[in-house]
Amino acid sequence: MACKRIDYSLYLVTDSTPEILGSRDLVHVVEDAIAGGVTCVQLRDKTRTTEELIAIAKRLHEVTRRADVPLLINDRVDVAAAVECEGVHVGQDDTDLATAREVLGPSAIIGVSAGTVEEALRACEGGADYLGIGTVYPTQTKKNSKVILGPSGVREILAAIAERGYSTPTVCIGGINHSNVQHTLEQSVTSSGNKLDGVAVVSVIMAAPEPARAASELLAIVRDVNSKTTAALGAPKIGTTQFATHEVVKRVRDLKPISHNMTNLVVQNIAANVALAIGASPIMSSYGEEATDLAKLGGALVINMGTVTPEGLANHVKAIKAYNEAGRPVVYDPVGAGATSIRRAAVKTIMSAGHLDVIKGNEGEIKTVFGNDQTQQSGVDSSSTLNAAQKAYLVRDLAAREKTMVVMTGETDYVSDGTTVVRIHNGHKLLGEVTGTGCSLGTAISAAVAAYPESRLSAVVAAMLHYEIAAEMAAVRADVQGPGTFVPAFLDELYKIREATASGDVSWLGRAKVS
Ligand code: 3NM
Ligand code: MG
Repeated sequence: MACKRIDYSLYLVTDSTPEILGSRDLVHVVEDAIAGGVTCVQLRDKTRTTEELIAIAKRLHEVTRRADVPLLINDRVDVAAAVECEGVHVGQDDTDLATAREVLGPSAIIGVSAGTVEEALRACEGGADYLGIGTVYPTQTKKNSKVILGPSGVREILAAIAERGYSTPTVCIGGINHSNVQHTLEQSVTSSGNKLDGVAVVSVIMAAPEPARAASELLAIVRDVNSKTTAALGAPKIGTTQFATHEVVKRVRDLKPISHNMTNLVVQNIAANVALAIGASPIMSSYGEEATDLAKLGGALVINMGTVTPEGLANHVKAIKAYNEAGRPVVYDPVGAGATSIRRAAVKTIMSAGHLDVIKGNEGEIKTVFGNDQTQQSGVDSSSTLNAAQKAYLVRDLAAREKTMVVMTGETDYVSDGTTVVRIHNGHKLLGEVTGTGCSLGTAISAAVAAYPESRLSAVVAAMLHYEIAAEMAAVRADVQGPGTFVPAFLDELYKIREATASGDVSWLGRAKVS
């Protein structure tokens, strides 16, 4: 028996019915499919006698063994034992997991079908080696499906098993084909980054005129999607290295980098004032054509999606391309990303316009950018549903996938460069009582990344500490009674921190709460 590190990327389930196999030889078709890249094979045949099954399984096992691909038998524990193949796959109405395990032993691979959260959890608890989650889409190949899950149902099951701490591998099955496989895999990722290990198929390979080609084309898509998502990264590293915070704050003041804001009307004023207070040079220009020249001035761009119009979006796309071409950083603030279908579409447009250096948003926005369609935000408000570990995974996985910095704001802010996750516990609730404070944090971050190219992580953390500690210091001032008096005091404190830092006084950093 092989050790259990199985590649489930492209899992072929056989079918011997005339509608699918025709008059071809099953073993030849599987051999061809393996040549195309199938990574796991299950012999599934509900009609033959035990004797016939054993004969076919033996021939199949010779072929799979040569290719180092595991062979599993559907339901028939006795057949698997007789041919000494790698294991079995059992459905909910088949031999139970415990019995199969008793017969085949601890090193056998035993997969279990799961169509509900309960079935999935029971299988994981019982020690299943993988789950076949289905039925995803209606299929002619299995007509008695109890449930059609769709990607959202698959995602629900993945989330439930991850939440209980299981890391059981998963494939989905039912109606998967070349045109829906990419979408299915991408949409089956949970908000904390749990995803399928692969897909299981019958007809698209078994009934294909060229099984090798069908397999290789399908495998290419699976590998491509799964290399963009990030299960192989392991746990995010939580914690701090040394941040050059005071150097970043000083550098912004000394270099006066341009912060080019393409932002909404409501926040123009406060964003420009924040930029000035930290020592940057704000330019509020929403005209895409102008970005080509502005990008050459050594600053950074802020794309703020506060108001979405087709014209605005076209300007954003032009500006992103211009800043990419000039090699200058782009900060993206997907305001209200999940609130409407228009905004969800705009996120896709922006994300595919070019490279983004920092993505900054609240939890709902970051989830939407990650690609969880289920996130329905109410307005542009933030509301929290993830626990601390899930937040760390979300920011880390998004940062790793997009090769960018991700900032998720909240009571605790999460910042990641794709490896490390830094949590910032500073800030004040009065920031939430004033319009534009979230957006102008993006402005502050843009100035820091423009001025401090040595370390994106340092630049972002420094900008956030400067900003949030200034808010704390403003909030406790005797002259601050509420949102109205808070704003001028906040601008003052931003300014005072920057000037103190420039003259070597970094005592404000004593307030930093970073973990
Ligand atoms: N099991 P195709 S669906 C064998 O839902 C099987 O558990 C399913 O065939 C389940 O790839 C299925 O041709 C058939 O749609 C999948
Ligand atoms: Mg079955």
